Amino acid sequence: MNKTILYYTSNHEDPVFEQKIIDSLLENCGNLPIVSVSQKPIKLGQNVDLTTTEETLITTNDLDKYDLNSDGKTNAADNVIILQNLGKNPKNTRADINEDAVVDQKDLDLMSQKLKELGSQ
Ligand SMILES: [Ca+2]
Ligand SMILES: [Ca+2]
Repeated sequence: MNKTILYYTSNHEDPVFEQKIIDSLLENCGNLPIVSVSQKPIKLGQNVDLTTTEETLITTNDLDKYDLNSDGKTNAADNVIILQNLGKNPKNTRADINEDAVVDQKDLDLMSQKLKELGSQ
């Protein structure tokens, strides 16, 4: 049976620490092929960099979730949609950001938090 070493790391650790692990892996791997999976490119065997796929996807989905009128921007206009849909059984179910079946202060808080993050407030 063929064996492969799979090294999974965020690669956001202290570079000295990461390098120590890499060095000791290389020292001990013999002739086994190494596949490294990381969230930042890493020079170790065959590297799979997750930043180009997963992280980007998550960010996009997260933004879409707050872009209630789907105009590609998350701003005060989306906050207004939450205000218009306050209460149970909202007309626009997307206004229920935390998906607890009611549009209330919690959703407004989440939105204002997001807007602050985006720097549009
Ligand atoms: Ca919008
Ligand atoms: Ca809610």
